[in-house]
Amino acid sequence: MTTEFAPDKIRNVVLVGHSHDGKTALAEAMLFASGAIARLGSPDQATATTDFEPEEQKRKISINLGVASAEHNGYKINILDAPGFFDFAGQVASGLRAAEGAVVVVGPSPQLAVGTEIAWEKCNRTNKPRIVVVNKLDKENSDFYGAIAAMREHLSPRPFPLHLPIGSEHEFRGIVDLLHQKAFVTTPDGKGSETAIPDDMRQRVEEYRGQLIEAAAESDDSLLEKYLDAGTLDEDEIQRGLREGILAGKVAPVVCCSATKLLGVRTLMSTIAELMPPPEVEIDKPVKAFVFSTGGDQFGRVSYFKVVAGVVKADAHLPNLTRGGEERLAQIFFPRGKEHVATTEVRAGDIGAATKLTHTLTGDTLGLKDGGPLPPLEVPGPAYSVAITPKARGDEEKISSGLARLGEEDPTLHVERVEETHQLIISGLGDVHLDVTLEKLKRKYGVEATTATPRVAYRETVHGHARAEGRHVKQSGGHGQYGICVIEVAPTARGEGFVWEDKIFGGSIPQNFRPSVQKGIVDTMTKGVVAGYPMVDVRVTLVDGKYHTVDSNDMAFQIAGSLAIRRGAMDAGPVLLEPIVEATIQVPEKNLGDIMSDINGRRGKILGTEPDDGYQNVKAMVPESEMLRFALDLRSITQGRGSFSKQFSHYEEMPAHLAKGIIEEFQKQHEAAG
Ligand SMILES: Nc1nc2c(ncn2[C@@H]2O[C@H](COP(=O)(O)OP(=O)(O)O)[C@@H](O)[C@H]2O)c(=O)[nH]1
Ligand SMILES: [Mg+2]
Repeated sequence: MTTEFAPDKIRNVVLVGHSHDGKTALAEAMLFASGAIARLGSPDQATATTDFEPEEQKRKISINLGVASAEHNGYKINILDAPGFFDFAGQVASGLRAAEGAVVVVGPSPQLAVGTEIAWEKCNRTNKPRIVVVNKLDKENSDFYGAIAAMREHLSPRPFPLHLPIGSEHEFRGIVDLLHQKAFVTTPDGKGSETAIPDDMRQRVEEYRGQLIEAAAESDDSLLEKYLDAGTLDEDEIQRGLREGILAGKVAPVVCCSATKLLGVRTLMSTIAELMPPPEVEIDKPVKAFVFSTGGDQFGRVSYFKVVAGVVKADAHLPNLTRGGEERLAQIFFPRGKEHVATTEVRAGDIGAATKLTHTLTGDTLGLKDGGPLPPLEVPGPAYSVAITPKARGDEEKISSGLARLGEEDPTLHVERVEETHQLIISGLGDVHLDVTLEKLKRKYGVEATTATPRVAYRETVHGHARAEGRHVKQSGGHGQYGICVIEVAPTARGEGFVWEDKIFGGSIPQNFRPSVQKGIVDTMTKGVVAGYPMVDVRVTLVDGKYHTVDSNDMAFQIAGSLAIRRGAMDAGPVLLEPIVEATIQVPEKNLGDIMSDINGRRGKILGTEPDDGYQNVKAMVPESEMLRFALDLRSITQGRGSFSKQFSHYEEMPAHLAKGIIEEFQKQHEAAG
């Protein structure tokens, strides 16, 4: 493979769309048709170039961003095969970041798939020029014109066919290229040959070519003038108009194909070369590269980078402009799935990869100091968490370090040890994301983990006042124990924590034992008095007590304090405080009603709603305990269109009937445990 591609001969495209519409098969078809690979693999056989990880092959879905390149007519097309499944949206963000254009792969159906809509929305939000591929045209019930109608009804920029299919379903055999006014059909050697436009398609070809020319004319004033004057445009003008319209986000041309039958694949590559924008680069500037994705293969960690200025050379020492320090890029190569195509340099505009970088992570900029790092990669925030524990004793350390490594490779994975609940929590975009993470943990680091619902960090406090005695007296033979204290328990204002007052008059407890009482109380409150959660916002006043000149000691008074606070808290009416999160939920307009009632059902309070381009942003305060499965429920309510973020806001008193259940449960377990 040659490395000598000028930036204007490079096209970086990301394949996006609904799961299962054929992105990976299409990537494979392009690689095969261009000669980059000798055998046509298939995602069904676990042989597709861009789905090489065991977790992908087992599920027959893409999980990681696959990277490979195809050469076609003097162009190098870097193909980024993104997953369609919602849980791996982080990889889509990586792909969109590195590519100048998107290829939206859709099925030949009159029903617009939700994944298509989501991918489209992401392209809109990141201003990605795009072309659409209607794939699987060889399939039974395929309906190209139905798919066009559905997309036109729902999507903006409007899709315009650039190609029309010849024949349908099992008779799909070629395409008419409306721009070049040529027809191609498949031949037994798979290369395809030019043919005449079928007579029975002439009318349709005229109609759609007319639409295409109009769309091209509308993207440029001078072209529009010419079009209004002459009634048509020549081929170069149409192409220029389309290119401008695509760049401006006004037009999305549609091509036809069957990835598995290798039909329309070369014309797709020609279309990418002709209509997708080249990378914008600064050739003579000091080298700068953006690490857009991190993966792994049999050789260890692989960092995928796009060079935006200068040339990355093998063995270069490059500062990490994001994190500091320096990396040595000992081995650089062009990735082709898991294969490494060795190279000595990767030039501006091109995509390459390096193994075994020591501290560079996804989103970092490598380069010689000049203007600092590029903007970081934006990925969706964590939505779903589970608590994990090692299956085998003693694997804690291995789990932590393995997860830390996986978290470094996947910016949508968050790992946190929560001191308050003593749990190791992993958070990601959904249950499948976390399942896959644990599979990788087992495969790469040899540790297995079990999962549980995260514990909520409740707090205990009291509602009313109480007076209680704590009595620890044991004087039967030998060394005695003697400590008695009397305390008053009362609530404080929220957030005051623990307030200690000593109101003993005289010497019912000597000065030197009063701190022992306090210590006993504080220790017990920290561990939890009624339900195993730390007790806060309580004023404890020491009012009376008794001591014994011989048998009293520090420990006896600590125990007395502990007994007193247990009894006092119970009598003062214990309540639980629960963490409340502020959630921002983005849902399509039509789901607003459902989400409002869902939030009500979670004991949430809606703070407000705000329209946002066909969506509504809902702000709400919701108890954390009610949000544990929200990511999964939101997905089913909105078919995956909704998203949300949340952050801790404050603690609030939990409704008594719910607190009672938790307190009773703890007391029962406590008694059982003795
Ligand atoms: N008949 C037919 N099946 C296809 C075509 N393209 C992909 N498939 C099948 O559709 C399924 C999903 O393909 P895949 O490439 O994994 O979809 P992705 O999730 O978009 O990457 C697989 O079973 C493919 O073999 C096609 O053009 N025609
Ligand atoms: Mg795929």
